[in-house]
Amino acid sequence: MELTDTQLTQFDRDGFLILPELFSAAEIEAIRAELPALFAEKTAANIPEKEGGVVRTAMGLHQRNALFDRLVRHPRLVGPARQIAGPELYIQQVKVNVKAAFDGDMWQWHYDFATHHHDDGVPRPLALNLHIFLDDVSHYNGPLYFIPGSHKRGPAPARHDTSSTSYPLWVVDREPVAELVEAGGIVPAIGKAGTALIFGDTLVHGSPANMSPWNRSIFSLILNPVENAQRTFARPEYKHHTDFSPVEALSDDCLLKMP
Ligand SMILES: O=C(O)CCC(=O)C(=O)O
Repeated sequence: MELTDTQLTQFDRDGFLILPELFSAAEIEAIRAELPALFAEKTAANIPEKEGGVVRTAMGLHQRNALFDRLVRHPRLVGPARQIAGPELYIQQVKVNVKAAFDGDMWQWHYDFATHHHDDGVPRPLALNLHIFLDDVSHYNGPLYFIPGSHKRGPAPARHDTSSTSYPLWVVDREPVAELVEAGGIVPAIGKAGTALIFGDTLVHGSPANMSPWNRSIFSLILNPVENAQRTFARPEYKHHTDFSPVEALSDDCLLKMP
């Protein structure tokens, strides 16, 4: 799959793309079928919410599960990522952010590069975050909020927040967020299950808690150019993978035709 020139222009201008129902209902069903067993595993890579114990994010999934090992090499993810970020990309991070009904906590305003740079020594903001909605995502169940154009105005100062949620994150404070929103507004990333998102490393985004009765799980793959690999190694493998070999795309039916 290839992005059109119009999509590439839009990505450059806004900092993100929303690709409605890029994955089929059958593909989403196959992915979702793997989740209960993965969430039940006792591993440090399953990080619970601060309150209640439900899984907030399940990480390192391509090293834990054969279907996720194929998903990270899916041509509908790898193809567009290569068009934007270049031909040699390694798998930096693989997770499902769960945001369970009633219990799923927020993700504070942030841009991913602040964490990649401060925690992992990634030199430049070239990584891409590729999401697939595993549930329908609406205004109610904790969608991501993007600030269009914020990638062109920054990077904003970032602060390490280790207390707001169970996941330490470099976040952007209220004043710079208010200024960025004044300039660019907010776009909620909503759509049916199977919808994909692509966003860049300096796009400011966040998401509110899920107080609805509807689950909202999202798959996330971060790909980073090999020449821009991490320089420091303080975080565990499941937060930043250290195999820097370039990802190779599989065939388009790789999720439904497992060997
Ligand atoms: O899952 C969410 O709501 C937030 C995800 C996010 O901020 C990210 O993947 O960088």
